[in-house]
Amino acid sequence: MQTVFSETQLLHDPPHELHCAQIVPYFESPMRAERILEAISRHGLGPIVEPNALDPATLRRVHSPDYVQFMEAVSKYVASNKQGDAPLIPHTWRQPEMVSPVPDSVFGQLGHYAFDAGTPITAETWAAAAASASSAVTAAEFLFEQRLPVFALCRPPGHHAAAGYYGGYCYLNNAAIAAQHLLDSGSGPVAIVDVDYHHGNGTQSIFYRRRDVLFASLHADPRQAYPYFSGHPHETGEAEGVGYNINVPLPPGSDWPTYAPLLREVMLRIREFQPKFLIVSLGVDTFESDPIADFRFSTDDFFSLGEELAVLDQPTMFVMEGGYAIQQIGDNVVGTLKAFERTSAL
Ligand code: OKP
Ligand code: ZN
Repeated sequence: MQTVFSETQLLHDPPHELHCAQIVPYFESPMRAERILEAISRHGLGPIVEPNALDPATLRRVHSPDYVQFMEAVSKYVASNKQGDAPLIPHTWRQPEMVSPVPDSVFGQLGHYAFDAGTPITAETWAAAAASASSAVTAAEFLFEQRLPVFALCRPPGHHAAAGYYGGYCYLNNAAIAAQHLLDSGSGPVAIVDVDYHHGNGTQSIFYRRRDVLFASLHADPRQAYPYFSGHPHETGEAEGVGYNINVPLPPGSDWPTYAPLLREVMLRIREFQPKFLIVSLGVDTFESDPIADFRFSTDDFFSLGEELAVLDQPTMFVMEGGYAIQQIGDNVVGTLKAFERTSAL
């Protein structure tokens, strides 16, 4: 299987984050991608190619112009060193009844565009996020032309980012941008299945009122787990999109035997939708020793995951999302991809 990745994606490297009332080293570190690259060559997954240059119009098919403009401008603002070189983190948010316009203050703007305090912006964030999205777009182009499985080694990840806001280590929604690019190329319906431990609230939001993209997510129950305010089963879509959003929350400590039958059910619903292409938002933070999650997948369970994702026999691309157990992230990701490749008829 071919991988798409750019070294520019490594530039985003915030030193720390706020985690359960403590300042800790940033979990979503560039080392994640380095470990995955190492496993790709160790297991001989296939070639690693650079993404093509990104047309900014492709981003704006998913993200609002003011949001894209903010993200680029605020990265430049950090680079200009006006507040020192510390990454920017918001500290003040609106409640829905607070309706004043977007302020001029950079901290006011951060509060407007962010939904959490765990997603710092550095001088290199914009460049890395745009490169990550380019990898997804280039993978989508390869998928559309070759109809062969492909892996977008995206990082920073994307599934928490919506059209006009960021959070959860995510700035641009790589999977959504890939899906939109497929549609704009004339693909016909696209399905996205999100197997990250966390609910893909951004992807849900982007396609919530649409039926050209089916979004299905299995994740930790938002009553206990991040992102808390999205991911319940009754969130099934709106307007034209009713019935085209599927949420399957799982209890704390879920293991593969609990997960597998629910994933099978989701895959059958995706099959009924008859997508022309499948996008997998691949998070491996379901792993038993993930430092920020509590599911119990073993490394072998990721082979089973890869096999299960292959049941549709549809052209499929994988977009990297979460997974923070640095030691095993490579084997878990490449294990999933190799098992998919072995099983898929394509
Ligand atoms: C991103 B992805 C504690 C707060 C929670 C956000 C988790 C984002 C996960 N630091 N942090 O879905 O793996
Ligand atoms: Zn996650």
